[in-house]
Amino acid sequence: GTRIFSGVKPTGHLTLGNHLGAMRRWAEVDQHRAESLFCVVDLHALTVEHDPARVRRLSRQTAGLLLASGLDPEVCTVFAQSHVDEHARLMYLLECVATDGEMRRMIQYKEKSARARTSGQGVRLSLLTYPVLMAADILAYGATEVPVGEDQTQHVELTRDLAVRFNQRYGHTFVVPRATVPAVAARVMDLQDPSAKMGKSHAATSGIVYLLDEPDAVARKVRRAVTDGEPGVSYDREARPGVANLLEILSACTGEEPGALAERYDGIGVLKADTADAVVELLRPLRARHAEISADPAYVDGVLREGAARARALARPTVDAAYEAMGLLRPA
Ligand code: AQP
Repeated sequence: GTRIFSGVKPTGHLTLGNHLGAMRRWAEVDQHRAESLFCVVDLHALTVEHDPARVRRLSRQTAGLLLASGLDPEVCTVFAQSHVDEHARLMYLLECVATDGEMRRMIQYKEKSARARTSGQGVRLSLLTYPVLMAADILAYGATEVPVGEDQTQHVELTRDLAVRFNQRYGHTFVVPRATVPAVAARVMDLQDPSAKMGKSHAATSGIVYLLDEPDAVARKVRRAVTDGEPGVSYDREARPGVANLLEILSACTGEEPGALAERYDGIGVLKADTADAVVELLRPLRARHAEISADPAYVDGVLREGAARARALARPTVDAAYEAMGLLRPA
């Protein structure tokens, strides 16, 4: 059957990109389709310079936002990666299957290691091996599908390669998963720089819509989006990335195709205003639910506790089987 796994890193405040690229589908579609697990992947937040207190705070906030976005702990499993030892246990085995060359080819590693180098910090070894931990996250649960934004598809491909290689060398152990990306808004761009992904850990914030931004701030950011000097509205991701980004965001909110939307709009100003309104409305119920949920931190902690227990029970047999398949002595 289908099994779904995905995660979010607590590296910053969640953005419209996280919501449209990933979380919204998890809540609206995925959790109702199959057994599914959604994880605050906190170990991944330690791969770059971080403030421990901030990571702890963001982990709770991220879990709260997952619930606010509509994930129902009665229907799916919501948990924190660091609460389930199986992820780290399996990571080591997969490090014995992966090669360093394959890690160095990862686009995200190239970008983030370059950033760490220019800022004079060392590149953490965990940044290089991050995709191996991500592969462990997915393979431990026998996930068949991994709903992610476009930026994560390369890591899911790598996960597939590792699963296939492990199975060939040591016998069938892992399900080979595939990434699923949304039809529109799979890569939401920064509103101030349509050549850059809208990323929650980025320093400049005026082009980033955070899920917990005040409605005024959301509207302002969308209305001030950088577009181009061309007259009119047309949908062309290569030639007009700023306009295309707005069309995709509006499309994700309304369900109308970006191309069809482009034909209905004459001016950028109206497109921006309508997109601003649509995003404000999209986020309104999420903000309201988050306010309720965050008033009760014990509730979130309880969800994470129960989620971890369920996740552990699911992961344990697969990870134990992988230990044995690789030649490790089973404890007597
Ligand atoms: N801009 C985006 N558009 C569409 N999907 C996106 N996702 C992230 N950004 C966009 C998807 O959201 C899920 C969780 O994301 P993440 O926590 O892995 O990544 P992030 O928000 O990109 O985090 P960072 O720390 O800020 O990373 P960088 O610095 O790379 O931007 C994923 O499914 C992701 O695809």
